[in-house]
Amino acid sequence: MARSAIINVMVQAAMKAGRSLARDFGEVQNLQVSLKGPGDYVTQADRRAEEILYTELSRARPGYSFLLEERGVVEGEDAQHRWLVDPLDGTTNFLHGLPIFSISIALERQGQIVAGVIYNPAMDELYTAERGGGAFLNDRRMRVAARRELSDCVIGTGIPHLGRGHHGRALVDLRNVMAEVAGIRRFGSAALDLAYVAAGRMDGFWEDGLEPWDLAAGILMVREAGGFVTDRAGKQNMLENGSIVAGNEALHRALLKTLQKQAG
Ligand code: 2AM
Ligand code: CA
Repeated sequence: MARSAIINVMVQAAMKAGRSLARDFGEVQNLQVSLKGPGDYVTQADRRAEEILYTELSRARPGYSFLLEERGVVEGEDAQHRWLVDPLDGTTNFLHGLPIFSISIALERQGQIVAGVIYNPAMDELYTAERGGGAFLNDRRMRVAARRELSDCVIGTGIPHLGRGHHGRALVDLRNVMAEVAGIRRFGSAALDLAYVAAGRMDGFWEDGLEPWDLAAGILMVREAGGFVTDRAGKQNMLENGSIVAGNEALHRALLKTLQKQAG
């Protein structure tokens, strides 16, 4: 499969940072037994991966702006282009030795997401998408699942935890969705969840309280795989309000409707 120049830049950066994360992940698994746990080590791993991504992307495209999870905003001379980078999505999994985590890189041009790469180094799965060019898992074209009835579907979500999110709303949503679907999954990396929807592994996904770097690459991935993405109000403000609902056209509509239901 021939990749475009920009996707190549992103893939090379993701692979290099991925090798660093994979090494650190091996170490984290060894540290599980210590009482203090690998917390500080994980913070270092996260920073190391981000540093590699920042260096590689700025070398390949000097002047582009950045929004990075750890470092925050870096203004470049080029106001047209911005990288949105999550060096380690699924930090809690990484910390606990669960191999479900990813690097997520998106490129915005004039405020529009035009390219996305999500890489899970533990499984060596590489997801790429370019606006108008389709979405791929490694070299294989991705397509969202075709199931049309919620009752046949496996739906992913994220569940808030100690100190985070609106627990009451999440419980209402879970209750409403669980009553209508074949299964709910909670993997812990929003970027990978969206990649799984693009790959047709999950039929749909919803979550609230996410950050732009968790979402940007995955949004493009789902769209380029033929899926629909909005926030829970059915609008396109996902990066502003951190709410996301994704699936094929019929499923997305059904999921939106279910998520609008109140308790009862
Ligand atoms: P992270 O692993 O990079 O923190 C889990 O439901 C998803 O929510 C992950 O993609 C996680 O990304 C993301 N997330 C965003 N903001 C978060 C926060 N403040 N605390 C925990 N997870 C957060
Ligand atoms: Ca994240």
